[in-house]
Amino acid sequence: MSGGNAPGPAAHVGEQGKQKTYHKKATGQALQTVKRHSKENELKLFGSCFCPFVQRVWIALELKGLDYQYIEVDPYAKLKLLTDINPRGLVPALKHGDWGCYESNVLLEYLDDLDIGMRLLPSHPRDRAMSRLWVDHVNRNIVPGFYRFLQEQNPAKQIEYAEELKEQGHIMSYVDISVAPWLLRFSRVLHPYRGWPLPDKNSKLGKWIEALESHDAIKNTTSDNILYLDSYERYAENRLNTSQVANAVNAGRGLP
Ligand SMILES: N[C@@H](CCC(=O)N[C@@H](CS)C(=O)NCC(=O)O)C(=O)O
Repeated sequence: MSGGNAPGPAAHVGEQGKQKTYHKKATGQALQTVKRHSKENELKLFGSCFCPFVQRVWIALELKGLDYQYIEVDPYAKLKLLTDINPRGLVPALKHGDWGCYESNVLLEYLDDLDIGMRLLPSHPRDRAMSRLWVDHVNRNIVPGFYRFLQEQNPAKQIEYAEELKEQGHIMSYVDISVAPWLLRFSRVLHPYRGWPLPDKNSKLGKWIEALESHDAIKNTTSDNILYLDSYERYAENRLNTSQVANAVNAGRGLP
């Protein structure tokens, strides 16, 4: 159910008049990471190279220096391989031995509970609770705000949604990882498609994004810019049945 063949408005059609769609293979530094983690391993991440929810889990695996196998899957093909782990057919999905689980934040906490490598959550229960509150804020406001802005076709509404997204910017390792994939897509997706301004390098947000961009775990899970530009054209044109996320945003429902 890729929906990638639905005609989009002429003004948005790509350079050669051909609609672009999501990539099925990582590029750049992320591809090197895929190659390094292609060997059979009892810990398996089923992911898609363009997916920010996957990137959360992927960053954590890299940060912790865990041994794992990365398996690229097309989440729109609904292969049994994926639906056996996640009946919703969404990536990321994780297998550890014969046990499987899904939902990016649940997986981040599972990896942290393995207690190998760097901890993502702080140790004090109250600090842990505060981190979870921030992540809840990211999931409720920043993530849906990103898609609402990108999928909106009416320019006046785009301005309104950009303002809403800006107001969510005052946020602050679990929290960083949860929001990083979307912050990385601000310049790669929202900037080219919606004119989202690149943050001033001296602003708090600018410095934060710069620090994220220069981190090895982020670099190792990030493809070349064109992969994101192509992969998100479906959202920017709000094509029919782009994804479960897109459908939920269009219907005003919570994200899957
Ligand atoms: N709440 C899920 C969302 C995962 C999600 O929406 N993944 C997208 C790819 S970025 C997907 O698998 N889409 C398939 C579809 O929409 O059918 C999580 O945090 O893991």
